[in-house]
Amino acid sequence: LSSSKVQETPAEDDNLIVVGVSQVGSESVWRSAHTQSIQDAFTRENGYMLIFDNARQKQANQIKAIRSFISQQVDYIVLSPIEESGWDTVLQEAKDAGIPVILIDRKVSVDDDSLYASWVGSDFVCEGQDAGYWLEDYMKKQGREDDEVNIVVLKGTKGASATIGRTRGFNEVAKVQRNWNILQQVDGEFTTAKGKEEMARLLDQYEDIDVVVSQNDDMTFGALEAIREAGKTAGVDGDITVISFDAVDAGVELVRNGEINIDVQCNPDQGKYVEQIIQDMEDGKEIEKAYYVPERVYTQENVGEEENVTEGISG
Ligand code: GYE
Repeated sequence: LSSSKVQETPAEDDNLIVVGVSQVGSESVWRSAHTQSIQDAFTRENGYMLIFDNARQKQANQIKAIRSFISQQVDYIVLSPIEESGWDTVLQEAKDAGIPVILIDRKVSVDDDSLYASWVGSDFVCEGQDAGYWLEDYMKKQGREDDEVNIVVLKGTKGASATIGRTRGFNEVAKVQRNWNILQQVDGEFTTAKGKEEMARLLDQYEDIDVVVSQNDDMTFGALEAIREAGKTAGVDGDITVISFDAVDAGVELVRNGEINIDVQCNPDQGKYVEQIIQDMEDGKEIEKAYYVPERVYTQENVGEEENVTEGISG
């Protein structure tokens, strides 16, 4: 009885495409949705064997996972890199082993772009710009375009391309506004606990914060608690304008309630696109070097509307 089972399994497994995934961690609600989308895409029914590794926010763990994927001779490596730098050596090892690497979500900065086959993710610079343009517009609509605006920024994980891009995009818009003062940009690590801690400190330090730019919803949840505890109010009718990123369900709900002003969407549903890339590679089709997932911005004005993004990805 048992021997027939033993024979059956490897034969079945032979046809599966083995994919090793190195995920950032479980720091945020967005990340859980992202992990879910990967697990939904690489199922047995779809013809995959998924080896999933959670790096718990440590690049050293990701490097270890990739080396283990290489020694297990997986067919593909999918990497969501915590930080942008430090990947040249291990990606070269994957390349030497003939294993294609597909990046998902965040990007790497490497000297040789042939070290990865493709990337699927968000346009982080564009997200930051969207936040900046919204604020510019918002001040104008209220006839307050000449007011001094004191801004604090809760940044995400240091060195992450999501943090770098959102910061760059927002700062591009901010630097041409004479009356916008960025008081401080602090590391909030994309977590609720750190977002709260840093926001409390900033509220203690500055009397008149007008705007908080919080680079993900989890930090926003924390920042809102800190604002409440400091006896201030946030959002549409509040003392402090709040700009958030990700637009997870709870974040969109805050826009709907007016507790925050805007949530710039970051679409976590990326697994299926990576799966499509792998299918295309299996079929010997040409693939693009970068694919951007569709995204939108949620504001008070449009939060009730249907999704206004087009389906599918752009290369
Ligand atoms: O915004 C944040 C998560 O890399 C886009 O990482 C991702 C970011 C996302 O922890 O919530």
